[in-house]
Parts: sequence; C-alpha cells; structure tokens
Amino acid sequence: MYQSIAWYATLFLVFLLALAFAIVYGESRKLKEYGPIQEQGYKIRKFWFIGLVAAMGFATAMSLTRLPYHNQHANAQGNGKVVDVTGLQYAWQLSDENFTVGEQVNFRVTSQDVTHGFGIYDENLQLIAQTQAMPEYTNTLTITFDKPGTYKILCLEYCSVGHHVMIKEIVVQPEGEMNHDK
Ligand SMILES: [Cu+2]
Repeated sequence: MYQSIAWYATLFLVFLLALAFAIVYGESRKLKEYGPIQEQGYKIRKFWFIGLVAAMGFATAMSLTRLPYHNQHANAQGNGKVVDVTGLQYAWQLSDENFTVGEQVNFRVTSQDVTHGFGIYDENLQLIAQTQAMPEYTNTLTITFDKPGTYKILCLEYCSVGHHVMIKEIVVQPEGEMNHDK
C-alpha cells in the first residue's frame, strides 16, 4: 500500500517537473531579441537536448530491467530453501536456523513493526549480504554460504533504543558433515 502511494507521489512530482520544463521551453521560444547566430545556437542546443533525452531514456529502459527487485519472485521459486525472517523490536525471528555450506538459501525478509536492516556478517564481521526488513513488504535475499562458521545477523537501520541488541547468531555447518571422513 505504502509502495503504491510512493509510486503515485513520484509520478505526480515527475509530471510537475516535466510541466515546469515545458513551460520554460515554451516561454523561451517567444524571445526574439537575439540575432541569427544565436538562433543557430538554439537549433544546435535543441538537437543536443533531444539526443540527450533519447540517450537517457534508452539507458533508463535498459537498466530498469536489471534491478534486483525484478527477479525476486524468480529467486524465491527457484532452487534452495526458503527461510522466513521477521525483524521486530528487538530481535530476529527465523523460520529455519539450520544452514549448510553450498546450499542456496532464499531469505524472505519482512518486519513486524518498523523498518530494520537485515545484515549477515561472517566470522570476521564482514558484511556478506543485506536487505531491508520493511513492514507489509517482503524482500527476498538469496545467498549461498561458502564457508562454515558462526555468522551474525545485525540490524543495519536504527530502529529505536534497542537497536544494538538486535543480534542473532546462526551456525553454518560444513558440507557433508555426516561423513566424518577425516
Ligand atoms: Cu535497528
């Protein structure tokens, strides 16, 4: 719901901006106090302007389809297991806490109250993946753990006084641990 409000607000503001440009452009055509050299300059400028708009439009169209949000559903329905994650003041709830190296995990991340940041840190406290945990919205974060160990989930967005205690440890087991070959 909030997503669509933001979307329509953006469309409206873009429309206002376009209207302002159109008005300024229309007014500028009325001025005739410049000589023929300047007229020529304006023609060149118009050519560059249209070229620039076309180039930017093309770049936008090409890059929009590559946004990660576009593939969220594809990821969630693909390989690997799905783990539902809920952020709340002040904890992380995971529907499944068993992880293994090499297994694809699709975290479906949401929030029960305010916006949190879902960040996964490895044993060296390096951030390996993150997404926002938003109320009434689910972000899918797909990762494959490549080494075993104790990882930490920290909140990356200040969510009030208990923000710093939103830490959850998860253990990633080595691949084929059952074999005990060594
Ligand atoms: Cu927080």
